[in-house]
Amino acid sequence: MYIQSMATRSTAPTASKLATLVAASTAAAAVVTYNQYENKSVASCGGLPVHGIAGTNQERTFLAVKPDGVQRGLVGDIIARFEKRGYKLVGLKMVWPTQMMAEKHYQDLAKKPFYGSLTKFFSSGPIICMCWEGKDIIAQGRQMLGETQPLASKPGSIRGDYSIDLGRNICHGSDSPEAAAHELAMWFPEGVNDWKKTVDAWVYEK
Ligand code: IDP
Ligand code: MG
Repeated sequence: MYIQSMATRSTAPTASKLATLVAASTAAAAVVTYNQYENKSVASCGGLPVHGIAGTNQERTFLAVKPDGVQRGLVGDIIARFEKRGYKLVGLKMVWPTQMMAEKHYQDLAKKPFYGSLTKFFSSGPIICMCWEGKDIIAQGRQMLGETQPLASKPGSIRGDYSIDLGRNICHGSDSPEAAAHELAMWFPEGVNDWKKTVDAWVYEK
């Protein structure tokens, strides 16, 4: 962000500022490249690991709107549900996954007969990658998504409200702290944002 805002300034930087800028940009690029889609924890912008701290108010999960949810214009609704509940959005971007990224994301399902069609579908268009933070967000996120099978999902859940078929169930959510750590490291190698939400005192008793 710093690099971007400096680069868009209309006044030319001095030679020393330019050197600092080049050094900063080289360092930032190196961090992103080094961690790109690697299965490892990476530091976020503040002191927390990108996956937060499971079991606390700073637990984090990886939620995604799949290509069908993006095509059907459900991104705003899905974000709004988590925002209104009181959860904190700490990472957000649109990514068009390659087949390889889809395979890595769903690597635990590699032996399933539907793995090929699932990864082809997941890489068929852009997805919305999100990192959400808050108390019990991993389990609560799964509940808000609904069941894997949309026909078994309750009205009020995302899948229960918007989907019918298993292979077009709109959204993804990490199912455990281990999965959240793996998925957040993969999709947010650049880290996320440790910002303070000023209304938290009205959401959490403590
Ligand atoms: P989840 O998305 O609820 O975590 P997983 O079991 O991890 O469910 O499966 C990943 C995705 O693969 C599901 O969301 C669904 O779109 C698809 N899927 C799961 N089971 C089947 C199946 O039996 N046939 C076809 N697609 C499936
Ligand atoms: Mg899953």
